[in-house]
Amino acid sequence: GFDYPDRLNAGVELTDAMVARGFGDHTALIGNGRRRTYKELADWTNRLAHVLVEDLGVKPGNRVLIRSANNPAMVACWLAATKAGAVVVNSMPMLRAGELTKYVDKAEIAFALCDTRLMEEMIACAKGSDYLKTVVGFDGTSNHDAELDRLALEKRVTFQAIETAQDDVALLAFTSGSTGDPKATMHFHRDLLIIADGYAREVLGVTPEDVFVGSPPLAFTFGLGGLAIFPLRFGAAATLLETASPPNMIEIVEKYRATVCFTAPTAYRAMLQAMEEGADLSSLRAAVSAGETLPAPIYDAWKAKTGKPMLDGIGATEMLHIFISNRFDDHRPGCTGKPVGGYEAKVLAEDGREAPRGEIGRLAVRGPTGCRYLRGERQAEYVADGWNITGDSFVQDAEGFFHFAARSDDIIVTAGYNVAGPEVEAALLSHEAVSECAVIGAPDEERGQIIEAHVVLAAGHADDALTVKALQDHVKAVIAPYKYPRRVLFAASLPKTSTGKIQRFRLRQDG
Ligand code: 3SK
Repeated sequence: GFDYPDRLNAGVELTDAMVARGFGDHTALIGNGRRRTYKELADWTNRLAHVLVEDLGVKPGNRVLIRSANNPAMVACWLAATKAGAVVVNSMPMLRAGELTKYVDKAEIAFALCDTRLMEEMIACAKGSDYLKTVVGFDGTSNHDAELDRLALEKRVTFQAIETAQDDVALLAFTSGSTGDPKATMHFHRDLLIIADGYAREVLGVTPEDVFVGSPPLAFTFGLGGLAIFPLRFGAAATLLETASPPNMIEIVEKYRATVCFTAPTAYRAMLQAMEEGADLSSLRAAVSAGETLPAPIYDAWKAKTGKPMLDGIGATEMLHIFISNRFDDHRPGCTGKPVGGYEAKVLAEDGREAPRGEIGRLAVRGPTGCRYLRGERQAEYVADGWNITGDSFVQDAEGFFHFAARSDDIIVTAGYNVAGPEVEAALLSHEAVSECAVIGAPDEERGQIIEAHVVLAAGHADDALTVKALQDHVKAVIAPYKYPRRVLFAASLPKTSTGKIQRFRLRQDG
């Protein structure tokens, strides 16, 4: 089991407690061309925590939104807000004002810390907001050249952390949901440590010598765990890349001899290619793949090239992190693995009973972390009898390994991003040329899936490349650009049920 004191603050555990344990001089974060030790990180986050409490008036339990790309300043803001007893909502740089407003309204967010390079949409969101009253800029390039940084430089490097309880909420993580209506899931201070003391310790065996690299945004719990919590919990180093393209990651692996990588299969394919061309990625001892299906050929090629298995796993924002995973010494190609210590998993048949081995059904999981939706939205749908019913269909084989079969909802997973089809549809429908549309994920070699829009045009609009471009640009302007449909197909009508519901599954089958 996981045994923590009643009074627990995850921000303190990952900084000052690490200094107290003798890691003060170890490198904690590498980013923006600089290294920072654990002592420097502890000091930096303590100064920031003073600003939050004394200058901004943040009180325990207040929600603080952080808007940034992956960089050391984002990690420092998150840790500082956690030390101050706030509840953090991390958000990605690509989000537009409309998407930020959904977060702010749902989570009643009063404070936002924003990289000054990303202020425009943040200010647009704050204008007229009923909740968001304080927006403060920080310098994401770590030159300490913004309001938050200047205030912090005046402060002491020690901070009496707020005495949070282990089951106080520390993080609100939004999931895109299948409807495009984001839902916030609540996670406690102890949960942030459980994912490290469970998965990262047991499956990855993290040591202080490890150097982490990867691509998932810190705004996703996959990234927050893999690129911040896991290294910091064990005195290891995290490299943070604002643009985590495969070439950038490869450069970092070579430069810092990175040992643990968190990314998606597409990037591993690019790394394999780079190794063929002479890149030296031999320092990597753990290659974690999650968030989308890992094709067996990539797994096989990686094993053949490096001699090590890739660690495929599945997690969920609702569960905070990975709960089923392959192990270095217990793995199979094309499969997701077995439950992480402390978790139990089973496959449910249509009638809600456990399905026989070899039969497909909905995956149910329970363990030390679990789903708690803010205000209980959808809670009864997701959690039954203490089991979290994920949206994924799986098969468990005779040996106990879990194999992914399909996503049970309308989420499209493209290059590691979860995109809700209905949200893209809503954006397309706000263009005058679109009369009706349906958005699906179409299989794609490179990205796993691409976003494909089937559009019925309004009268007077041409079904040509110009309209395709106009619709793509429109989506990029209305919602985060990564959600735009890479393929737009025009149709005279869409397949529908007798009650008029669009049958997206038929479009998927036709593909
Ligand atoms: O499998 C996922 O999509 C996931 C979600 C949240 C945290 C971790 C993971 C792997």
